[in-house]
Amino acid sequence: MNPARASIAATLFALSAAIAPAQSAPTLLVDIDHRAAASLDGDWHYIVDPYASGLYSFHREIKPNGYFQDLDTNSAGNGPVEYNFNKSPTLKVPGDWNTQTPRLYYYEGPLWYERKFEAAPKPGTRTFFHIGAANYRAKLWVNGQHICDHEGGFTPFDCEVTAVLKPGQNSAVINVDNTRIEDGVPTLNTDWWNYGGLTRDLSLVTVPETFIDDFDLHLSRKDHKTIEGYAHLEGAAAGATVHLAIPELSINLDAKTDATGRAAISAVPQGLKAWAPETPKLYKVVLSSGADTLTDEMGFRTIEVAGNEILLNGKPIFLHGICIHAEAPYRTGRAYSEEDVTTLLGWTKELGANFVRLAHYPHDERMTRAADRMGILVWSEIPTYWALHFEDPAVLAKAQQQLHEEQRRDRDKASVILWSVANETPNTPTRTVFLTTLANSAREYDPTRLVTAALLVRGEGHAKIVDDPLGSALDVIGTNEYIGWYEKTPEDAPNTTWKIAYDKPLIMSEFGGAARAGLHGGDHDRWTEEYQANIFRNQLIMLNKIPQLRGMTPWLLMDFRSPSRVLPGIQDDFNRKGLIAPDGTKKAAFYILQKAYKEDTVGKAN
Ligand code: GCB
Repeated sequence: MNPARASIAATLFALSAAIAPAQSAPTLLVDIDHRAAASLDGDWHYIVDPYASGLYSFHREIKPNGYFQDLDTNSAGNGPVEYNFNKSPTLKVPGDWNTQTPRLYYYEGPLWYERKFEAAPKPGTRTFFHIGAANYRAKLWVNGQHICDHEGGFTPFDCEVTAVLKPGQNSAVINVDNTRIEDGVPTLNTDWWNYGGLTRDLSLVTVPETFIDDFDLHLSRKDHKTIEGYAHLEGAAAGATVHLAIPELSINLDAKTDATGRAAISAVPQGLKAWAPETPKLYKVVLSSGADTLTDEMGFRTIEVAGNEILLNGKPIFLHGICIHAEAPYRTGRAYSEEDVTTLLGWTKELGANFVRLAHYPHDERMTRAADRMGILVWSEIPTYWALHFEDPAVLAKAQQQLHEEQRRDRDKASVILWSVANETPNTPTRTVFLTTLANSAREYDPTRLVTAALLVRGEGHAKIVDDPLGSALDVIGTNEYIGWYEKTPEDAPNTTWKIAYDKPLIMSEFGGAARAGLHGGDHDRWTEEYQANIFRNQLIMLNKIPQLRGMTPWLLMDFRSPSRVLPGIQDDFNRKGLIAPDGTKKAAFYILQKAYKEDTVGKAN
């Protein structure tokens, strides 16, 4: 750019920045899927920007207002000469970009999304731009004003746009960047496809000036019969009234906010039917205050640990589970739709399972909603996966933020019983401090659920030793092992003894092996359905000899895309450890596990 033009542009930008509303940190409104919202899903124009030219000047100085800083606008007046969103192709939102067009299959980098939308702002209301998930970093502009930034690819956020919305046509521009970064959560290396883009729903949500932005209601662990918690009113003075109604339980009460806007709630209903897999009873919950009303459908149950038992509603339960990646059945790509989640959880039910481990990051909220309705217990986790930069306080802050967003979104789901803080992390003192801090944060924010992590185990001859010091910080120990796949033979599993340093319930959070659906051979021919089935048969024998075992989530329900799984004709970019192929074909091992679950022959060691 010519220096004179650059300096005029900079001056004008400084002026426009001075009159722009202050950029604010994103917040997160709870129960957003039950609020009236104007959907922003659909076709968005996009421009691929691998050199981030829209964010940086030619000397790589950051343009604080993104590509809007450049006054050399195109004929549509919405960006530099090279940018013309109107002439650019479109991507579907929600949806990852990698599976929508071959030109973006491997793309990792910044990409600009743009669309126009109508608005009719009303006085006395506030409007938020809701983004269900943007992988991995996002920057939002509305009508040329930079509104907010967010980091973390699997959790929702809401940015207030009240001050910039105008009646009639408005424009939104979102820069989404899925570049993998060393100090990210996750970091550079994972075993899943780094699907980029606006992968979940987008909407505009309008609320009254004072509104319920957060609440928590749960069944007390103390007496198992009091529904307690709070509702938080944003923008309220102390002494404002919040009304709670649960009509089916004849609950109708008023609570008053304190100086922080919180109204404490407590009620003892008669005849509560506790939520459980066999009775996934959901109640209509209505919270109201002034002009705002929020409804939800909630189950009430308790989840606790006593010695080696996991107690659901005070009774021991064994978790017949399966791991699931958020990979869309049939079409592949990131799962987001009602159809995606009901297919995945439908197969889970068909397997005879009552539990899922949603690996390795928070899934779409439709997933936990469907689990609530279908009676499937959930292990929920954040992508604190493998070798993060545990020594970096900024990484801890990012992990805490994702954990908080996940918990805040899903605290109203009875199905969610476990928060997992890590998967297969290296056993070092720095890591242990980092993850203990995270486990404590999880418990502090939500003291009503259990905290877990999937640990690595040590081998000593025929023994597997579970003594990772992180176990001290957990309520339930998860362990991953791949006897018969990454080590030894399937037949070595039954001869393995387990030495567990903790008197806590154990979940075998991963085991398995890969098979290409339709490939057949002998029990020892790798990649065949028979080999995978042989692993499952032998693992089930071993698992039945572990007295502390209270659950299992084999790896995994359906094959998923991963860039390190390249074996031609076998993997073709998919991790093939699924019991089901992406086209819905069930492999032999599916039926082995189904039989064990349906006949209830696992977890019988004591
Ligand atoms: C693991 C990881 C999981 C991988 C799996 C595999 O231990 O936790 O993310 O996909 O092994 O298939 O190797």
